[in-house]
Amino acid sequence: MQLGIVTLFPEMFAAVTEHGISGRAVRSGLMNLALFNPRDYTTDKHRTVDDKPFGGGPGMLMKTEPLMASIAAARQAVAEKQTAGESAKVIYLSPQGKTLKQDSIIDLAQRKGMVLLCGRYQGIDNRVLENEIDEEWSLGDFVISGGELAAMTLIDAMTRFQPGALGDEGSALEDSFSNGLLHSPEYTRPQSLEGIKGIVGQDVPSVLLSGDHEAIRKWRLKQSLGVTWLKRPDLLLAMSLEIEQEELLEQFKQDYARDKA
Ligand code: 9D3
Repeated sequence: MQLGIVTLFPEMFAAVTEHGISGRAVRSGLMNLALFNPRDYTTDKHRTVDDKPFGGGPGMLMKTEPLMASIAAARQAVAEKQTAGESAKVIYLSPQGKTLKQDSIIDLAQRKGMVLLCGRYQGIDNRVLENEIDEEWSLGDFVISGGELAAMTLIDAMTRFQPGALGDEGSALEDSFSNGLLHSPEYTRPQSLEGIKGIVGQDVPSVLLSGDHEAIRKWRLKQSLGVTWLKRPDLLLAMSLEIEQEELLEQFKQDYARDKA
């Protein structure tokens, strides 16, 4: 995937290009990031990248000419790496965008390339928005200081769907949310925490040590349904359960009521 990234803070992207799963995807050429800093497209002595909003008010906007020039450069860089006729969409990470969900990540991850525009200050001139931006995406209803962390979050999430990006780390399609449910609890060694930091009665559930794969599958599905019911009931309300799932969730609720009493 070819990404052209327009940002006043290109150094921040080392977080995704140099670390972890996304770092490996970049080193192997699976993900290619080309960074474009509007500051490099300024023409004044002070390399100004902000400007005052017409009508007054607090805060600044991104200065239009360097912004437009850097978007054009990013578009061209992505286009050059794509097949003839394909034109990359320009995505603006913005608090006013549609909220990203795992489904939208899966859709975006199928594309060959795109331009990501990271906003700073109070945003961009509305004419740039209307003429240059194809899609506007948000992380959710809270405020962060600029689009970079959102772009990096999107890049990380899309990387997980690139064929071969997840080695031993499993399959993106098996992650939480991909079946609409949260994942069941997981355990590692030691088998007993008795005597460690005063934790008592916290042994690994014996079914996980049983070697009975069908029993383990059922236990995990039951826990998955139960933990979703407890932590994210909104997810359960949005889906329709199969018979086995209904029964296992009912059992979980009964166990839960009994354990509480
Ligand atoms: C004054 C009203 N706000 C505009 C709707 C101000 C404002 C808040 C945050 C302007 C820019 C920003 C910077 N945020 C982002 O660039 C951003 C963001 C976010 O703040 N929350 C969730 N997702 C995103 S994606 C980009």
